[in-house]
Amino acid sequence: MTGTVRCILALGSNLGESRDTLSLAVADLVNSPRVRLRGISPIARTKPVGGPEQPDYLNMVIEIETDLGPYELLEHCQAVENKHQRVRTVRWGPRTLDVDIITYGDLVSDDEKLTLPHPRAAERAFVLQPWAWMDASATLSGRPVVELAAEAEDLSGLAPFEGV
Ligand code: PH2
Ligand code: MG
Ligand code: MG
Repeated sequence: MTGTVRCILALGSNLGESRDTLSLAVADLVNSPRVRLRGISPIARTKPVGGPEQPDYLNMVIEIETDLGPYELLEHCQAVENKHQRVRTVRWGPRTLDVDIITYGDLVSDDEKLTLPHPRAAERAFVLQPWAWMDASATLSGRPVVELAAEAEDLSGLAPFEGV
């Protein structure tokens, strides 16, 4: 691969066999000659943020290196969501799999189809804490992810996932 970019992807699941879905989704995401896995976080169990009454989530992040463009990467992530029977009904509702692009290199974009960095990532412990566990020196928009995680309102609803 030439001209590669490092990206953070966040994965979440709160329907079906979430633990298995996350493992399979990571494998699917990196099962491309154009994507390399560079980091993988522990899994967190998290209280749902927003949306209707719904089960707790399992959340994690991965770091990849890719030569896919941002929209190609978005399509790749959506194809993996679709493979895992993601059905889009209620906004912020329960889902078998959500894969969000949190950062794409240093790209800043306010395109409504793909806002980068992810517009709500800086205040969501369910993204920031797994990321901080994976990479204690990570920054987001110039601020340490460790600090952002400590300030996030949903941090109290998060715990390391110890298995079922
Ligand atoms: N995703 C959402 C909305 N709320 N809450 C938790 N705990 N984890 C998520 O992944 C999540 C959420 C929208 O994508
Ligand atoms: Mg999401
Ligand atoms: Mg999403």
